[in-house]
This record gives sequence, C-alpha cells and structure tokens, in this order.
Amino acid sequence: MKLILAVVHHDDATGLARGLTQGGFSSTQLATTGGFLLSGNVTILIGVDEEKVQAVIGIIREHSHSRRQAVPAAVADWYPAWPVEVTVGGATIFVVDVERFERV
Ligand code: 2BA
Repeated sequence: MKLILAVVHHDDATGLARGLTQGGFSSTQLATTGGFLLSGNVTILIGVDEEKVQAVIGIIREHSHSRRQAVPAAVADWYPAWPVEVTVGGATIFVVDVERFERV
C-alpha cells in the first residue's frame, strides 16, 4: 500500500476531494501552511494500493491548477524591491510506502 500526500491550493481542494470520492478513493484533508508564502493550502492524504497510484495522480492533475501568486512583504524582504510573483501548483505530490494499515 502507498500513502499519497498532495499539497494543493485550497480553491482546488473541494473539487479534488469530490473527484477522488467519485473515483472510489478515500481521502483526508489537512489544513496546512506553505513555508514560503506562509499562506494556507490543503494537504490531502490518500491511502491506496500500489496499482492505483497513477489513477489517483491523474485525478489530482485534473483538479489542480497553477496560479501566479504575489510574494508577501514578510517574505520579500530578501527579494528585489519590485513586486515578485511565483507560480504555485498544480499540486506537490509525495508517494510513500505504508508499512501497515489497519482500521480497528
Ligand atoms: P509554499 O512553501 O508557500 O511555496 C509556494 C510557492 O513559492 C512554490 O510553489 C514555489 O513556486 C515558490 N517557492 C517555494 N519556495 C521557494 C524558494 N525557496 N524560493 C523561491 N520560490 C519558492 P509550489 O512549488 O507549487 O509549492 C506549493 C506548496 O507545496 C508550497 O507552498 C509547500 O506548502 C508545498 N511544497 C512544495 N515543495 C515542497 C517540499 N519539497 N516539501 C514540502 N512541501 C512542499
């Protein structure tokens, strides 16, 4: 079994959760904060059998959009004086091995 962790924009999270449910996948959403922009994002946890990983990544890709986002002043201190934007997303995805999975 694998655990997929996907960091997505909060505006994409609801559509992604629905897409996962429609695809037959269970998921859990955590409210998280990006360390660079210090703004809220959502981390979605999906436990799946290994052969389903690509299908899940396909659903994540379908529902995750990239956006230009301004770097806040607190972060931009060490950036050039002119306004700075970065491209955020689609999604940042980690796939890790699950040693044991149980529901009790
Ligand atoms: P943030 O850390 O708030 O980063 C938001 C965006 O800022 C990033 O988009 C990237 O375009 C830019 N960025 C991040 N660190 C930077 C730096 N040191 N210098 C210049 N620009 C930088 P994404 O790459 O799409 O990442 C979106 C969110 O995914 C991140 O939000 C963070 O919450 C998560 N993430 C990305 N890579 C990660 C990693 N290696 N480990 C853990 N979380 C990660």
